[in-house]
Amino acid sequence: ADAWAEVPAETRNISRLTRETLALILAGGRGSRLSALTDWRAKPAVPFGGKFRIIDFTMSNCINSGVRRVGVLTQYKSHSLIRHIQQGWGFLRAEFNEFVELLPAQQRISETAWYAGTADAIYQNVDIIRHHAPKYVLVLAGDHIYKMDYGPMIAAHVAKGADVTVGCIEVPLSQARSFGVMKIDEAARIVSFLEKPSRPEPMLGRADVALASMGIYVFSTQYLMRELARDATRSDSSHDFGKDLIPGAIGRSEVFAYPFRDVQGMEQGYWRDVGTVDAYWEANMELIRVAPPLNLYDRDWPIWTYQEQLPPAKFVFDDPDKRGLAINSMVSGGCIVSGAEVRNSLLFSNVRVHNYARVDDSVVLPNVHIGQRARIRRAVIDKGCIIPDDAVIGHDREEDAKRFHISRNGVVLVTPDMLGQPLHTG
Ligand code: ADQ
Ligand code: ADP
Repeated sequence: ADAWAEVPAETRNISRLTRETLALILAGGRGSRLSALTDWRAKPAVPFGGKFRIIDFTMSNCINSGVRRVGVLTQYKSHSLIRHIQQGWGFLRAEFNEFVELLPAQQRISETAWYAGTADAIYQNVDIIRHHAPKYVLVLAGDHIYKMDYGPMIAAHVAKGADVTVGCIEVPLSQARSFGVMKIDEAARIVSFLEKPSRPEPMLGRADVALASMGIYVFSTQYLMRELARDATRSDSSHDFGKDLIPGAIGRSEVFAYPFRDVQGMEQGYWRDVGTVDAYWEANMELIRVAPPLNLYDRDWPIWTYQEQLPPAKFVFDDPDKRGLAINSMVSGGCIVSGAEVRNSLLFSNVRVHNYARVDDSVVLPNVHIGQRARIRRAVIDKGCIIPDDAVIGHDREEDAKRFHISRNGVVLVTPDMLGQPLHTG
């Protein structure tokens, strides 16, 4: 028996615990700080990293963790999100009790209200939880980029005898205002929780760091059902986990924190909320680095997605005074860089860059055409944009400001709407 002494007892049955868990991914938020990128799609459906959409990271975490019963709660502008899940995530096998279910807001309980807050979104689906009868419910956000094994978090929840366990991460105190901020005791029990406090408190002995909620929770199912029913009757509640249920549970229930570790077991590993145009541009540009903080080439933790079959990327020129190249860049399938030059940029699928055009430091979403001699710098070009010949973007702030959205750090966001090109297909 001593031979096994080093294996913590609570990790020996993780695969049973993950099988007994139902994941519910909140994918309904507006993501309004992403500006026009979320005018027509929910934030979890925003393309990311050349081939993926933001929700693929959370979905892949579930599948790779062995949590293979997954519900996706949709609401706001959900068309492309629903299409993506249907096209890309149908490979789970019902025979093995694996599934991905789309749960659109559909007034299951009240005839009038759509999802009010995150807790209400789950409450509207209590009959579905009851139907699947999981022991644990893992509530996740569909709009964060990270790689995490949820198994140890569920195991810690069980080992502690918790009612609810909140995933947490250290953030700089200066950013803590946009998170739920908690204090914990030596046993990791949460002793206080304030949602988006105007004056967040630092961690004990760490003046410039606060302990923030990742907005992910493991609940024991019975407890969750009871708390949701209780919250639903309260007229003074906004029916939100961060604002109401979690703060209201402290001192009354067994509420514990679980510190985020990435799949390499690193504390303070890669975790991003790409909530603004600047954060979105930066997180995409980071991937181009020689040693990016997020490894997309990791065979042990694959990120699944829906991917159209496409021919290889192609780089050509037919005249010695032209170029047909991309340097320090990532270029996806179906792209053609023809007589043009691309530097420090990320091209998503099916991007065409035509003669003498020049693209620098930019994130170019799928199906974009960049016309001849166009010059683009420090930009995010939304899906399907047709950039006219000779266009200049990111070189003249005043000109850009007339037509496009300019972020705080000066990244230019261009969408089909801004170019007067309304609806696009694909
Ligand atoms: P926020 O991210 O501000 O804070 P919220 O806007 O409610 O919380 O979004 C949480 C998730 O739920 C997002 O994925 C969003 O898309 C989705 N969502 C929001 N409303 C929804 C609805 N009605 N139906 C379906 N999905 C919905 C939360 C916590 C903080 C924590 C941060 C971490 O409240 O405590 O620090 O996440 O990012
Ligand atoms: P994604 O890039 O997320 O795959 P699409 O480009 O297909 O999504 O567009 C998202 C949704 O928004 C689709 O339902 C599309 O028809 C719709 N849409 C896009 N642009 C407009 C627009 N200008 N007016 C109305 N609907 C639009």
